[in-house]
Amino acid sequence: MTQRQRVDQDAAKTPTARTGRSPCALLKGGGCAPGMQTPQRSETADPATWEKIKDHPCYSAEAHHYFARMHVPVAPACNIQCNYCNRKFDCVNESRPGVVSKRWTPEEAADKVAAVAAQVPQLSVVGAAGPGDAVFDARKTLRTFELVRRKLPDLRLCVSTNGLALPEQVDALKALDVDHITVTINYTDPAVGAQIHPWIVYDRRQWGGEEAARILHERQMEGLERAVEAGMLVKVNSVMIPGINDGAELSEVNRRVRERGVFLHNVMPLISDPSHGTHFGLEGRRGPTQAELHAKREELGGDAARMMRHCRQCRADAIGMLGDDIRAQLDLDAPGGADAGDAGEQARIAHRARVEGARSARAGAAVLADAAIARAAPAGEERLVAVCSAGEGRINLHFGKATEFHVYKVGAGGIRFAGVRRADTHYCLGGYGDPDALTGILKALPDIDAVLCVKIGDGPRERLARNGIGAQEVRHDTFIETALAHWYGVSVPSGPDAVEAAPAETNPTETTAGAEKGGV
Ligand code: CLF
Ligand code: SF4
Repeated sequence: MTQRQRVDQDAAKTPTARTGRSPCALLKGGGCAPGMQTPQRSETADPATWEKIKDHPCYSAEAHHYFARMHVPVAPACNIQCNYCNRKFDCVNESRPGVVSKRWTPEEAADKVAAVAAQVPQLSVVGAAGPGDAVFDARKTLRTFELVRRKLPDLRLCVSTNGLALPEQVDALKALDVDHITVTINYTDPAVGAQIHPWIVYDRRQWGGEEAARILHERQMEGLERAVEAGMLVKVNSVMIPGINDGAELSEVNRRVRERGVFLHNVMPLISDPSHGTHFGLEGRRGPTQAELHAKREELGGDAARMMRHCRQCRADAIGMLGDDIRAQLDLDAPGGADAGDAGEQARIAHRARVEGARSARAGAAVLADAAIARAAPAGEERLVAVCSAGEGRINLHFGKATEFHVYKVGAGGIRFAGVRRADTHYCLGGYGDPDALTGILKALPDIDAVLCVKIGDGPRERLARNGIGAQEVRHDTFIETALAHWYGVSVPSGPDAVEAAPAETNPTETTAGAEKGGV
């Protein structure tokens, strides 16, 4: 089959082909759909809040295309037990189980942050997320933040905690200008909490059962109220545990934290495997399916951007863009002297200036694409499309290199980000493909209508097709929203995307290069 035939075959699966309405007819009307919002406005209408999230890759789905964070594993101690955690590993309230980080002293951490800042212009946030509880182990966390704040005042500071020790530490964190805090809250009912957290240590003694769960819950609520009062942006993480808190309980958590002024709610899947040695892993408790997780996020957040959908459950020592840990490529012991520091600061300033231009170009392209699709789609239409992107809001990856897929809802509501799906490994092994990897990818994409990528070989394309998933190649660096519009069958007029990515008269999904069978 030629590439042209493949494109024709794919086009036959697009929604406008199904409805029989031509792209020209669908474009009539022009302009923006009522209520269409640019990526940043959809996350907050408040300019002061936007200032705080515009370069935080976790608090803004849009910012995570451009900015990186660095975790400092300085806090090994913890004051509670979670049934999804094996204390030999990192705190899984903010990371995947089964990984372990080397501990750093605050001084080592500050030196390594300086070394990374000199090498990674995208770096904007330094976070403390374990390996234990960064707020319980406050002395080390605060000392680290103090040193980083002194050396690199332009970086944001971020912390994650189970909340038990939070009420007493809010003032100290605020004094260091920590603006972002995450509290993991999995329940409101102590009977549910006792199934998740068997014990806590509080007020110099150990508590168990519902009494422990009641204390933990009260302290979490008090801590987040104080943090909100102090003007911090509070995010709540909740681990979705099938059979324990996945029904009304998580909805109640959502309701209570929202009424207390929490900015963002992140419902994360339980990751459970006997090899992790956790209570839940050993008892065989499963994590939620993609469909269950998606349904819960829809129930709690709908299209609201303040439901986090792009968390990668990263490690307590992760460095880089979310989903692309570059620790191994960096020299963490590079001297961070004055010259390197100055050059690094200049590079960060230049990156931020470049991002301002790039994000406004993308916002323009997104407005055009969103409006065209919203006008074209029949009422109630909703498709899920996965795109291969390594950042910058563009499609810039071959299918075979992708270990994660950005998923968008496309239809009558225009274009909405719906989350990130992770696969264990990528398909391409350099010249040939790994069928097992493809099985894992298919497991991550059970409800997806199509995949858009820079290139895909015949082998994976055919296997996707057998599973009801279309595949379409897109010109490298096309804005995601522009490519989605073309996949949908509507051509977006010449816009900012055309300036940077593709000539206006060219459909960016019509590539001509062939792909080797089984290649990428
Ligand atoms: Fe780290 Fe957490 Fe701050 Fe982000 S992570 S302390 S808020 S800088 Fe981000 Fe990682 Fe998800 Fe956490 S992707 S696990 S939400
Ligand atoms: Fe483990 Fe973190 Fe829970 Fe402590 S708070 S038990 S480190 S998951």
